[in-house]
Amino acid sequence: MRLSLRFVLPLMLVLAGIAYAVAPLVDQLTLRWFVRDLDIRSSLIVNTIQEPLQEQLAAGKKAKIGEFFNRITQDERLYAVGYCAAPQGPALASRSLPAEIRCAELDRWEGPGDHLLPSARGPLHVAVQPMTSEVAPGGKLVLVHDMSFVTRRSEETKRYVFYFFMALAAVVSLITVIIAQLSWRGWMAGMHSLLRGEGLLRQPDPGAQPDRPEFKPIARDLQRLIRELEAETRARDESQITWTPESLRTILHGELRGEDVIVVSNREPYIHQRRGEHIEVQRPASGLVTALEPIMRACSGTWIAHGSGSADRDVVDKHDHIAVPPEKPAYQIRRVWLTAEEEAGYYYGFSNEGLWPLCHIAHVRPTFRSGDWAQYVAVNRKFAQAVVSEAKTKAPIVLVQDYHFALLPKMIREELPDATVIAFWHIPWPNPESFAICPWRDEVVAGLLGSSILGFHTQFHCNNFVGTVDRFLEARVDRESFTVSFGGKLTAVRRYPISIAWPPEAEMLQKDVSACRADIRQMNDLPAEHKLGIGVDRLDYTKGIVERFRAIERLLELNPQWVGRFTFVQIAAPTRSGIDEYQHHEAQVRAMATRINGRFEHQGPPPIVLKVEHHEPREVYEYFRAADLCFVSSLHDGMNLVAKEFVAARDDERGVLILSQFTGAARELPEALIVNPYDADQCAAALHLALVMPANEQRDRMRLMRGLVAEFNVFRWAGRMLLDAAAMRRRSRLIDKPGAANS
Ligand code: ADQ
Repeated sequence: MRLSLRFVLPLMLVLAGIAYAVAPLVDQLTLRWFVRDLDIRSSLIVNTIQEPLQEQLAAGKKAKIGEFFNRITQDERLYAVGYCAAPQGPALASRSLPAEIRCAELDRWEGPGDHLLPSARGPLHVAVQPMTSEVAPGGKLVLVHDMSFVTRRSEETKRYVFYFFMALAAVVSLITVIIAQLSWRGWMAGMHSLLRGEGLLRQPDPGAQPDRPEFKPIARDLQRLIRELEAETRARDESQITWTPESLRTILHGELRGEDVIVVSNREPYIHQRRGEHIEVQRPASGLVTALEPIMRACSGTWIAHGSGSADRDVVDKHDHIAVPPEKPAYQIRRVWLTAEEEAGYYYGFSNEGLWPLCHIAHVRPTFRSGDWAQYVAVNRKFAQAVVSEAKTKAPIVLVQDYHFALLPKMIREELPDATVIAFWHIPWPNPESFAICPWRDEVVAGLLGSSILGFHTQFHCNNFVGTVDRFLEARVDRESFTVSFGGKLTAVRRYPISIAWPPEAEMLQKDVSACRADIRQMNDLPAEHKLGIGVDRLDYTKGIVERFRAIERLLELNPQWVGRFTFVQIAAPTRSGIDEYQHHEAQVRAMATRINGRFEHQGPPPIVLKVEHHEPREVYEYFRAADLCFVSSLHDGMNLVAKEFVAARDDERGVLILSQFTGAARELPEALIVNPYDADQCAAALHLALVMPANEQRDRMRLMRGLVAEFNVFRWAGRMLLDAAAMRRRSRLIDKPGAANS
């Protein structure tokens, strides 16, 4: 209806305008026709009255002529008649002859022209015809016709023209609206069925019509086109957004207004620890918290996590909730309590001795125990119950973080079928053969397929996951759209490369680079111009710290000029120390540093300074700013945020990043010196190159890397996932209620 009005009203106005413009033209045309008719009529009258009039004139009966004229002017249109024998004399005329018509001025009414005379009753038409006789050879007959009927007819004509155009508008509108409605319905039905994967590709009713295989390629092309257009629009829109916590918050306010958002992660964003009499709030230095907190603040959501702090139980309410951030509460943490057995089996066992080495190709064998698996299932169930009890609606958006919760998406979907579950896998996904080692591989993959969206850092990991599904499950995999259909539900497998907050907090960059260089060297008893390398990692065997030390040793062997002139500081945060493999690894790293230092130390400062301890982010940034190079040598890493943090720390556009080709970050930062950490000689060459790299080359490389990290920051990572989820919810609402599209 609205559509009809929107179309018909302007059309009516346009046609009314045309009618208004056309009417005067019609008027002029009809007037010309009438004048011509009157000229002809006048000639006819002259011919008719000529004879009796000449007889009267010959007889000299002037009074009779007047009467005669009065009689013939009783005709409805013939207004007056007059006769001029000569220009000088008076006219013999009917009573009605206008005074403006005088025998001396008859030339005015002769020759070409309309010969109209205005009068109080309307225009008069004056025709002068010669009427010669022996008595008066220059005699002229004047016939005056009343033309007021022309004005009346002209008004009527204008009215008819106007009505005609209005009727035309109505008919044209009616036809157009009917055709538009029919086409719109047809298109909408077509689009719905295409979006549902039906229509041209699949006959919804097998009895209705035979399959139309000839349309299948067209339908597929159309679907691909729609997807490409969506992706292009999204890319265009995204490139115009400067992603900050505020823009993320604003966009989510618009896109997810009133939505119920829940985050689930193993680690909590705020940990309460008892320190003697006091309770201290710790904020783990984690990119995850930085990225997800603006979402939680924007949506006043709930963050469900393992309550691991020594004072966590003391501060929660009776529903295990605490409002955070402590200084300005904006969202809730819901703490889940785990027993020591649960933590041992779920966290240390299945997650970190099973899935972690399974997914990282670091040549550490995974250990799978059925007892750990049972705890993993039980803890995932516990978190699923927490999600159900925290959900304020039947269709919350749940963001499930990492490999600790592979089963959670399916469990949530069983309880809340309308929920939108976004699972993000922060570590790599190996190839199908490697993943097949896991005795519960089918359950893990099926659990993840409970997600609406499953995210990885790189396309390579997406490919591996989809390959694993294809190999082990009865699922339909669409490699064009990267979706998996399993148990009647679709999961979109997408690449969302994680990043860091940009710009970094001002506090991190407060201290001048030259001051950082001087202080760090002084703190470590190194000369002022000493070359410095930095490594910052959890003390994890996947980070390639052993390979890094081997490369440093090789550098000193191949380029002895650096002995005593170059030191590498390794900051290694203790991690998962309850696991044997981690204890062995720490021992190996310590022994290696001691051995290498023993070999070269006598020639000056030690080549390696190993600091096995946690550092505050501000201290880490000070080391980044003081260093000449940063060496990231992971054997396998989902992304690696340290590489991006080093780039963010160098606002002086100096320093060289050496980056393992086996990190997700290497795909985004090709301007780093990309190395194979297993190739000690290559790594040694990269170290040497970094130490001698000219300042302008350092600047050019650093500038490009900083540009990328600035643009693809962590707010974009979080925003993209949630915008995709919001679009998915809109689309599914549209498909569930096709009628909504017509309203
Ligand atoms: P991690 O394996 O923990 O993360 P990474 O991405 O490098 O690896 O993040 C480590 C974070 O801890 C960085 O912010 C770093 O600054 C900090 N950190 C490391 N050592 C520290 C120390 N000694 N003191 C203080 N802080 C220290 C997992 C995956 C990665 C993925 C991230 C995010 O293994 O591949 O990039 O999740 O998805």
